[in-house]
Amino acid sequence: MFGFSVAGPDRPSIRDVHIGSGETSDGDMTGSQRSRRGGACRVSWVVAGLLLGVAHSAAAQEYFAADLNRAQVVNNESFSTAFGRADFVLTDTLAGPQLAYTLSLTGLDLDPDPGQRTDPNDVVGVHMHLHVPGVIGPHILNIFGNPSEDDADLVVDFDAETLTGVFDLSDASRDPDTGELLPQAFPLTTKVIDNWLDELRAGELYIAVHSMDRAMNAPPGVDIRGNIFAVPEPASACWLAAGPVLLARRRCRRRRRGAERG
Ligand SMILES: [Ca+2]
Ligand SMILES: [Ca+2]
Repeated sequence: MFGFSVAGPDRPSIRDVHIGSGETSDGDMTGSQRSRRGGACRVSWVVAGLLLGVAHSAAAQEYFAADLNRAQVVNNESFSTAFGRADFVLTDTLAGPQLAYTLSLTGLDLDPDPGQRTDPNDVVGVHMHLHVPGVIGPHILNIFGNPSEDDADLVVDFDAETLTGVFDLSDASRDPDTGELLPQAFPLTTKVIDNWLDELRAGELYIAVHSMDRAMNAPPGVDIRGNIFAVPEPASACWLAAGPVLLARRRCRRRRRGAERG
C-alpha cells in the first residue's frame, strides 16, 4: 500500500545526489569542497522531501478505528465481557470511495452455519450504523448475519474471529425488480457510501455486533458496539515514508561533524 524506492534507473538516489564524487575524505576537503558538500546536503533534503511528498500524495488515504465494548451499547443493556477492534482505511479511487475494514472479536464466536448460531456468544449480526443519540440508528452497511451480508468482499476467518471487507458503491441495496437504488431512509438496508462520508469523518458512524444471548434476552440484541473515529496514519506507514528523509538527515549531520573536525 505504501512505499517507494529511493533510486531507479531514471533518477538519482539520495546517496548519488549528496555524496557527489565520493573520492575526497572530509579531513582533506578544502573550503569550497565543504561548501559544495553542504549544498549537496541541502539538495538531498529537497529530494528526500519530494520523495516524502510523492509517497504521501500517492497514499491519499484516511484512517479510522473503533474499539467495541458493552459500555457503548445504547442504554447499557449489555453485560457482555466481549470486546472488539475495527480498523478502516478510506481510499478515494477512480471508481469512488472504498472503505476497507477489518474487525477482530474476542469473547464472541463467528459460525459459518446460520443454523448453528444458537450458543449465547454466537454472533448473529454485524453492521455499521448511523449514530442517533439514545436509540439504535439505521444500518449503513450490513456486514454479517441478519438481515443480509451485503459486502461481496466479506471474508470471515471463523477460527480467528475476524472479518475483513471493502465497502463501496457496489454494495448499496437495490430493488431486485428494477435494479434501482433503494431509498436511503430504509432502516435495515446497505446505503450508498458516498452519502455517508461526512458522517464517517464526523465520528457519527459505529459498528454493532449482535449476539444470540442479547437477541434472546434484549432485542434487538446488541452485544458490543464501538464508535468509529478518525485516527492518524498508522505509525508504520509514517516511518516507512519518513525513512529516506531521516537517513539523509543522519548522513548530512555525520558529514558536517566530520568537516568541522577537519
Ligand atoms: Ca458457537
Ligand atoms: Ca464490497
